[in-house]
Order: sequence, then C-alpha cells, then structure tokens
Amino acid sequence: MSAPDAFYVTTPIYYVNDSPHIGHAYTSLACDAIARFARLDGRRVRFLTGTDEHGQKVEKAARAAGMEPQAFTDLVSQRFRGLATLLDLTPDDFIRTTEERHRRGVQAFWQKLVEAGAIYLGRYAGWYSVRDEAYYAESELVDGRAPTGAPVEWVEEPSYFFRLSAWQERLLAFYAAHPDFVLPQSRYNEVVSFVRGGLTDLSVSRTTFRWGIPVPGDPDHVVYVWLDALTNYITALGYPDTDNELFRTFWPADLHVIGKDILRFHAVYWPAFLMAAGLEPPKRVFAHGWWTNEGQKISKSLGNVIDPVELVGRYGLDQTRYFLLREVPFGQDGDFRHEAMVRRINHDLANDYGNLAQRVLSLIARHCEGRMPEPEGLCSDDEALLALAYALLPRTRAAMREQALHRALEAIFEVIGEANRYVDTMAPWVLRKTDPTRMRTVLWTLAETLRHIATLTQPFVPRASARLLDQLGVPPQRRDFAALGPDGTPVVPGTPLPPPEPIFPRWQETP
Ligand code: ME8
Repeated sequence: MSAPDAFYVTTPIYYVNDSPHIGHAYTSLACDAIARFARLDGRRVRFLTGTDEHGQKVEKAARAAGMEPQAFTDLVSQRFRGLATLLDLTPDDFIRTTEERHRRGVQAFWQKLVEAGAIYLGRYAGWYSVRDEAYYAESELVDGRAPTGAPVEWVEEPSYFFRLSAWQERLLAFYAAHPDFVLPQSRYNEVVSFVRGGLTDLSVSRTTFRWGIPVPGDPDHVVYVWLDALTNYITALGYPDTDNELFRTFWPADLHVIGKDILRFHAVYWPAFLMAAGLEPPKRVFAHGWWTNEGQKISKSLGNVIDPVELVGRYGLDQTRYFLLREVPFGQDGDFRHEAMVRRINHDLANDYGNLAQRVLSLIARHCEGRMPEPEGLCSDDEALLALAYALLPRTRAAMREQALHRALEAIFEVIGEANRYVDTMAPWVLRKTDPTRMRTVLWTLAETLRHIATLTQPFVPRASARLLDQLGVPPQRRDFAALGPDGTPVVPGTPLPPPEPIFPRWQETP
C-alpha cells in the first residue's frame, strides 16, 4: 500500500526509433501539469518518464541509421531528455530500459511469473506488427493489415506464453470493483467488453532477433518488448526490492497517463502481469486522445509531423502548454490548427489573462506608488469576487482528480472573466478621483484574486505564472496551494512591487 500523501504519475516510455513529436510532448505535458498540481497541493510526488529502447522496431531503426542499437538508443534517448528540458518538465526520474537496474528488475519479474506458474513454453504461429510491436489474431486484421493500419508479418517461433486466458474473471472482478480504474468512462467500457470477449494466452518472448532482455535460463529468447516496457513503472521504484522506501511509498501508481493506442497493454496485460506476480495493479490508467494536424492524420510519410521544438520556438513555451492542455477536453481527439492556437494566445492569454494582470498592476504602479494597496472595508462586490477566487482551489482540485485538465483551466478562466468585468464595473481609474480609499480596496481585491489565479495556473503556464507572482510580490515559499483561500496568506499591503511587465504578448501574424 502506497503512502496516503504520495502521488505517483507516469508517462509511457517512448520508443527511441524516432525523434520526439507532438504526441510525446502532449502526454508528457499533461503529466507534468498533473505532477506540478499535486506537488503544489502538498502531495509527495514522484513523476516518472523515460524511453523504451528494446525490440524489433528500435533495432530496425538503428540498422537503418547504420548504428549499433546501443549507440543509437543512447543518442535518441538524449533527445527525449532534451524534450523534458525544452518543455520545462519536472520528472523525478528518467528510466531507460537498457539500464542495468531495469534489466535486473525485468528478469526478477519474469522469475516471479514463472514461479507463480503463469508462464509456459510453447510455439507462436501468427501475425505480428513490428510498428505496433503487437500480436494480432487473424480475425482482427483489416485488408491484410493491423487494425491500426500497420503492416503485419507472419511469425512462427518457439515462444514463452503468459496465461492471460486464466485472468479473464479476475480482471473483470477487478474492473467491477474499481469503476474508475480506466478513464474516460468510454475507454473503461471498451476494456471491459474486450476482456468479456475472451482472452487468449499472450506470447511474451521472441527468438528471431537479439535486441532485448534475455529470458532468465533460456538466452535464446528475449523478453517481449511490452512485458519489458511495462515493468519500467516498478523497476524505476527499485523492484525487485519491494521493501525499499521508494517502492513502499509509491506503489501502486496513482496514475499511468497514456495515449488511447496503448490502452490494452496498460489496462489488460499490465494488471494481469502484476496480479500474477503478487503485486497490486495501478490505481488508474487515463487514456488521452490523438492529435491530427490541420485535419490530417499525423504521419512521417505525409511529412506533417509536428516538432515540439519548432512549436515552442514559434509560439512560446507557456503558449504551447496552454493550447495543448486547454484546446481539447483531455481524453478526446484534437486537431492542431494554427488559427486555433492564435485564438488561444490572443484571446485567452493576451486579452483575458494578460490584460487583467496588466491593468491591475499598472494601476497599482501608477496610483499606489508601486506598493500593494491597503483595503478598507470590503463591500459585497469585493467579497463576491474573492469568494469566486477562494472557490477555485476546490473546483480545480475536483477537476484534476478526474484528469479533466481542460475543466480546471476553464474554471480559472471563468474567474479571470469575472475579474475583468469587476474592473470594468468598479472603474478604479474613476475612483482615483472620486474615492481613492475605495480605489485602493478595489485594487487590493483584484491583486488578491490575481494571486489565486497565478498560483493555480503554475502547473499549466509555469513561467508566466512565476513572473506574475513576482510582480504581485508573493515570495517563493508562499506559492503553494496552502497559501490560498480565506485562511491563506493574502497579498500584503505596503509590499513594494517591481515595475509591471506584460506576461502574455499578442501573436502578430507576419505576412
Ligand atoms: O507506445 N497524438 O511508445 P511511443 C497524441 N513505447 N498522442 C500521441 C500521438 C498523437 N498523434 N502519437 C503518439 C509506445 N502519441 C511504447 C509505450 S509504455 C510502457 C510503452 C503519444 O513512442 C501517446 O501517448 O509510440 C502514445 O501513447 C505515446 O505517444 C506512444 O509513444
């Protein structure tokens, strides 16, 4: 049982057959926002990411690049680390499946499965897709291809099998007892109906290539890349040593975030492997949707792959983070469009959020001698706005509990809208002449509301939020969620503030 305040979140480990693209960036960004939110909310967080380096697909890519697999994976894995830096990700660990700690853990996990009688030696004869690294039954093929459209090849070889068929009833009982094991709900239903349809034993070793972890006691076989890869979630906690601090604190994982393409591996095979090895399954698997590019499926052959480096270079990091996490309800498919990105940058970030900050901070700079004003006698309008700001933490927390990242952002932007309306109604620039005391109260109320907003946007747009909190004079140690709400730590009257600077520039279309 993991510790009650612990929170363990993982990205899939990415294949190093190619450079990172928008899909990888998306999953990682979502996990990063989730991890940052949980940290600010006082949880003990472990955020894991890494690279999946074995298997035929990677071996083929290495060969195509004219390199040895190890040198090739060293090189490409480094690009994924680079992605983490580029996107300001905050992983606590980065695992590579070619590391010794992982190899040792996978072999121990295999032994455990053997001891449990879950693995037997047989012979596989059937279809395999190298691109998907997946076995397909004849009945699943569509026009001679995998249901994903990937080519398949006929494979016949000696193979160890995992007795997946024996797990059907136990998996169904597990899903029934944990109705939020898979989110969104539609994906849960998909998993349950797949398992109800019956399970066949799963081939878990290969003999026709060498780039993998040798099966203990039978080195002609390498462990099937998915059994190898899934195990990363526990080898990164020090498995097979289940008594160590990390493992005891963080297993079972709170959340595996994945794309919908790899749901079956995470929601069917993985819990079955774990239960067979006497370990607890993770608490949740969240499957997000897929991005298309201006309406088209993203693929290398179409040449429309979106490079996260270009994206960040062109639009900015916080802008990219915000767009990806806000534009599409997390869990649904999304279409990447330049126009939609520009609308989010100009409308949401520059006009709504940026403008609110700029208005409030420049009024304070100009009319309160650059110091946080002192409120005197809040009226009901002020209290109403503050009540909305205070309610944001429970609202965003509830949304984040279901990984509804877009809903958390919507809630925050609703309050940004309310605060902008409040500025218009209160017209502090008029009050400056008619009632300066009232002006100071209004500006304090706005600054305190902005503090709530900026604190809560940290997980999503960390850089801009930090700049805004600097401008509000909020010290770094007062930026977590414990500082929010009616019993929190309000902005302090008299605090000298730095000169205001815009946080979100508008996008200017260059002809
Ligand atoms: O599947 N839109 O690795 P992978 C959104 N190594 N997300 C996308 C996407 C798109 N167009 N394309 C890819 C693997 N993704 C395995 C995982 S885990 C034990 C092993 C995302 O490099 C999505 O999250 O193919 C998907 O799950 C992940 O990239 C797959 O990355």
